[in-house]
Amino acid sequence: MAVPEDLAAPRHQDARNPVLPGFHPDPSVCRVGEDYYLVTSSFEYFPGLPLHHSRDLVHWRPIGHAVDRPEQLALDGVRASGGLYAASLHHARGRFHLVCTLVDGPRQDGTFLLTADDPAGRWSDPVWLPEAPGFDPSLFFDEDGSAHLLGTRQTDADGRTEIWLRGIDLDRGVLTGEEHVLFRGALVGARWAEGPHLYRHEGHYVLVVAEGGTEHDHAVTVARSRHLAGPYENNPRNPVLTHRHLGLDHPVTGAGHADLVRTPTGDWYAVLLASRPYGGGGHANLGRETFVARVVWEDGWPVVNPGSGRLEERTRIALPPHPWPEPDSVDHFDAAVLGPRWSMLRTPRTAFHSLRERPGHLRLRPRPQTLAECATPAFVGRRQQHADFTAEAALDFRPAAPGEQAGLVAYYDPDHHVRLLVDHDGAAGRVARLTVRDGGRDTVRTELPLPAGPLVLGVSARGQRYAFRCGPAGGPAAELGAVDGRILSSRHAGGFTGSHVGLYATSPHPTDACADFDWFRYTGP
Ligand code: 6LW
Repeated sequence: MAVPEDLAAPRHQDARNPVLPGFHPDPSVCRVGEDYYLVTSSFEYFPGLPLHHSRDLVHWRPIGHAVDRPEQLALDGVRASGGLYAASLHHARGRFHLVCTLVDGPRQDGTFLLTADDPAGRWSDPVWLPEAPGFDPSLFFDEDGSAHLLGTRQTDADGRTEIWLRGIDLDRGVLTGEEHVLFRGALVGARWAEGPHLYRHEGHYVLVVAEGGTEHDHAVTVARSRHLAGPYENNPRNPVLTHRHLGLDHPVTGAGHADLVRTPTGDWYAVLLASRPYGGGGHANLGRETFVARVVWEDGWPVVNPGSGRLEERTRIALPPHPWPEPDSVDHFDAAVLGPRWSMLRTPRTAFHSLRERPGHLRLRPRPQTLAECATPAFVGRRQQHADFTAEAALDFRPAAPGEQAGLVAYYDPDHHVRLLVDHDGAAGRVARLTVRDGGRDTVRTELPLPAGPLVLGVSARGQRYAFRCGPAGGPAAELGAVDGRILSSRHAGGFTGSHVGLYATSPHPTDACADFDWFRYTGP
């Protein structure tokens, strides 16, 4: 007997965590009908605040960025791991609303609101909210239609914080009414209670926060009240999720910063961040990644992944699978604009890249700014998403004088990166040079003379061993040596971001030599 198609269709699936591998921290999610939208932090990278779309909470496709116009706001000169911190995404009153904080911007900073009819864009210019102190804002729309802003304010030098709430007039962009302090964290002496999100559940206002700091001691804690303004009662079962007690060598660490979402059939899930260290010593080059977990309610409190109480590699999601086409592993640079997986550093104010000048190529015009500065060098990169990966690029570059350099880099921050660059050798030829920058100090590891003609540059990481190579296109590649990748992690370098692989060009003097990349390939295991 034929089974009707809709009965045969699977109604659930196992999510494979992390659902967004690589640097995708502080996820915030909202649902509109059967569509889910998610935003993550982007710090000094441009475009900023990547948005992903899903129909099943498992498969996510990039749809754009909330900050993608240089005029929207200024990331110019922002320090590494400054810039755009945790945003919160909401759909209410027929529009998308996003609140976020620009931290330590030399030109502007503070909390702002963006709105859009379509989360893929175009997003509005920011409405700055100078009365909103601190960071990690979120919105809450109550059942009576009123809108409220929550935020996190630091109260001492030791990382003590409080979660505050005020009314907000979204049309005028001003805060209204009195401020209420809702929560200071669940534990005695709690540090970094932050990332607040507020929900309604069975007559309670339920406040979910991150706590313990975003590194190893991260956690998700909960408080609730019958009244919006409080008092909020501490959940006796706090924390509802943490991996802090599992030891430094647990494969998934630093779980926290959750946002909850309810499906149309009434099931609840959380998206949250965690890290996957590898190679020993807690080095998580992929940064903080987005995971999904199940949530059930018991006695009016959320329970995360009941039965295990920790993040799982596979999590059962009661939604029919809705995969998207796999992205191509090769970018041939045939499109008119760079795809959503590419990032630059800080706000680009000059057109240093072109996909038109030499059709089918990404052209980078060398800039005097280097990767070692908190500037916008001629760099485009993508997130490292796997411990084992290979990245290769085909480069046509004819430097005319020493110092005109272009090539492939593994980048964490201005003081921590590895550059495989082609340079003029001072005579009639070119060299490939592998330079490791650790703690702000350059060490040249290898230098190799190069033949004329197009080249292929590559890096293959096997865990923390990053091996670099270079050779003529279509010819044999020479190994330039292997680098200890642990310098590309927040554990070593500090900060909140994750490792990128990118294409880069620089020159201390004006030059006509352009770096033309014919293709770039990134493959996981
Ligand atoms: C985020 C905050 C945090 O805004 O990390 O340690 C910030 N605290 O929640 C950057 O992700």
